[in-house]
Amino acid sequence: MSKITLPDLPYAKDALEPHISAETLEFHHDKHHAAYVNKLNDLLPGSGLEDKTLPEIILATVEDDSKKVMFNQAAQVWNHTFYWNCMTPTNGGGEPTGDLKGKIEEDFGSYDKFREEFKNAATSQFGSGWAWLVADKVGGKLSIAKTGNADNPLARGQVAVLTCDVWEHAYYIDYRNRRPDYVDTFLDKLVNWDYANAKYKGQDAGVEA
Ligand code: MN3
Repeated sequence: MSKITLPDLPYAKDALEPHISAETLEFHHDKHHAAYVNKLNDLLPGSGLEDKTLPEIILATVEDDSKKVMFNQAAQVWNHTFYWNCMTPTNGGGEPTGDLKGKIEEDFGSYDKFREEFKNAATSQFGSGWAWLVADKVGGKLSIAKTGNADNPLARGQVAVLTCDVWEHAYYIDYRNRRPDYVDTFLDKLVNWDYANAKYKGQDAGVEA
């Protein structure tokens, strides 16, 4: 039987300082992300999904109310791995690079318009959830989405390109209740456009998510 594993962070715990502290990443990765992995592994035996990949588990449980708890764990495992890779300690944030530069200008009108829409989604998501840049297919039309709790674009048949975790645990240690400041920092200092470009082209970029 396969077991879902907790991937290491793609950088050191203090690598995103001063924007996101080592203390936040210690809690967020080692406690929160790990808990989703452990709970999922507790639920898998006897479910018939033991040998499935994480995306397969998400798609197999999303429409089944009796498997809602499993969906929530699986989607949160996937979402967090994706989120870690959406940030980089090296030249992160600001204007996009690669194919996404022109594509964002084409589909949103300008980078500033994209930034405004993404920030609006991230700050207006009520309660816990996620803000996303999504494509309708690999290399396709871009749009902004927000999802509540564990829900994600994969479960809706969309391609996830970029995400920002807006659960309070993502920012409360560093920003307290100032979610807009956290989102500004994410957009201006942390976004890994190389990773977003790879996901937009349908490449695995070396990580499962
Ligand atoms: Mn989180």
